[in-house]
Amino acid sequence: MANAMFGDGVTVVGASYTGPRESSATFTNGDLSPGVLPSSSGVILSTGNVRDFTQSGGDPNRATDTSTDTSGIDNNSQFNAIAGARTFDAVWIDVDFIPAGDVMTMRFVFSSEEYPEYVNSAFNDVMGVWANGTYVPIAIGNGTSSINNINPMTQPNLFISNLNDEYNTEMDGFTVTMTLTIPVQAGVVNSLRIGIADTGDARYDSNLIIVGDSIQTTLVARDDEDTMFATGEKTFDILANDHYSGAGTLNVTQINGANVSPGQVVTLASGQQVQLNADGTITVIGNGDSEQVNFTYTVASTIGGHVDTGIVKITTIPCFVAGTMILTDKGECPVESLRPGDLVMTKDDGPQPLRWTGRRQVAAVGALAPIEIRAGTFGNHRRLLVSPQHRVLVHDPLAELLFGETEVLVAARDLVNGRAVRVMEGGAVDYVHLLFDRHQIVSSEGLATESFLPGPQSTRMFEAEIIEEICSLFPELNPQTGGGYSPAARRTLRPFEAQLLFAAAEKAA
Ligand SMILES: [Ca+2]
Ligand SMILES: [Ca+2]
Ligand SMILES: [Ca+2]
Ligand SMILES: [Ca+2]
Repeated sequence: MANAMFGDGVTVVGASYTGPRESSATFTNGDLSPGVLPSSSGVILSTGNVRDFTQSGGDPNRATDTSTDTSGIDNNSQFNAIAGARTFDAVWIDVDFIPAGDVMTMRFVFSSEEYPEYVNSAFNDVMGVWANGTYVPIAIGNGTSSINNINPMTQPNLFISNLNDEYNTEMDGFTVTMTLTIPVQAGVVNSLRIGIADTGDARYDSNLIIVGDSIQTTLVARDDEDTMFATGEKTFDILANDHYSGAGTLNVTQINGANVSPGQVVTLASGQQVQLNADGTITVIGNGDSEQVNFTYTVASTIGGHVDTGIVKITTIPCFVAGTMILTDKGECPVESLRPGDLVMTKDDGPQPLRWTGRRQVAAVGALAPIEIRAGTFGNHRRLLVSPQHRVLVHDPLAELLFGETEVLVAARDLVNGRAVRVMEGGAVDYVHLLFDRHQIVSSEGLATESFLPGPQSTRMFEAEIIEEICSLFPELNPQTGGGYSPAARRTLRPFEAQLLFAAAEKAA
């Protein structure tokens, strides 16, 4: 099995399997499941019987609860730790190997019968990889490849539903091809453990597919993290940080699992569009949503057939509309007149100095058009225009019931009802950003809304000179790795959470 998973730049010196016979297999007929398995060969590990993964005779998704209580390992402490609960039916492979390089990659698909009905329940089935005894996190959310971390609500781009039986697998849902970047020590013997476990009970099985030859050190697509305007578009050189020690050059062949050639555009489930450019860069076109957008790309070498998958994480950021009156220590001022050093009144910390402001003009059409909030819609405030993704502080006892907090931040776009809150198209609009030492709630036309929140992963949000400017103001911000800025001032609702809140409000009314 180990040789089926390990590829170039890695020499396997020993391997062992822990688990029942029926819970692991190598496969060479992956082409039977297009859209599920990215390769014809590989290894499958299961918390049930691997033969339940698919049916060669057709009619693959017969049940929503395919289960085998196997003699796999129950209550393993390593799996319990990453699942956050007691685990069952665990299986794993241990491999000793000598890598040629210091960074190794692995491509995999995580699939489960727990989807979608047991998302955010105690049945948080999980896969895990440990290198030299240390857990290797995936670059998404809380770092686990698990039901609760990757699902249709948290990662709409990375999850594929099979409820309509569109794919040749019994599994009710699965991830796009995911990737792990694994730190190793070149030239010496390292150990790797790869496994999967049921969580909460032994039922509703999960399967881990490790792509054939994908554990290798020759071509490693490293993750890319960046920030852009929610309503803008930005070009990213995703191959720039990738490692390749073979012959030929590299091409992007897929965006989020879809085949692409230069000039083609892939629309993500989250709404953004991704275009592959002739020079190998990608251009992301925002749809107005302010959120963390995660998707994958696949890169291949022109010689040798080396392939890897990388993860792209982009934070899309909100802004004010010029003309908006902001409450300062000297009374209300138009947002575009504010300068660094001016004291703006904040809800949490009183008067606070602005550290930086930014401004840009766009055509007010489609996802770029501002949102109008009529006077008095959320209490005593005047008419207000904001960018679609700008978040408004909503004070609602129902929010406490649903989310445990009476005050939550909701994007203006998610407040649109065609009456008091509506899209205003036409002409051009100037969007203005206000940046404080930390994320703040300010008074805009009397309504509490948020200040600019730099992406949690990066400060590379504007052109190079602006990046430098912001970094000189916030030396603790690392422009390469990001971080160093405050968390959001309140819980920020995702679109489906906002829907939940307003549906509950209508019911109560
Ligand atoms: Ca099923
Ligand atoms: Ca399970
Ligand atoms: Ca099981
Ligand atoms: Ca990259």
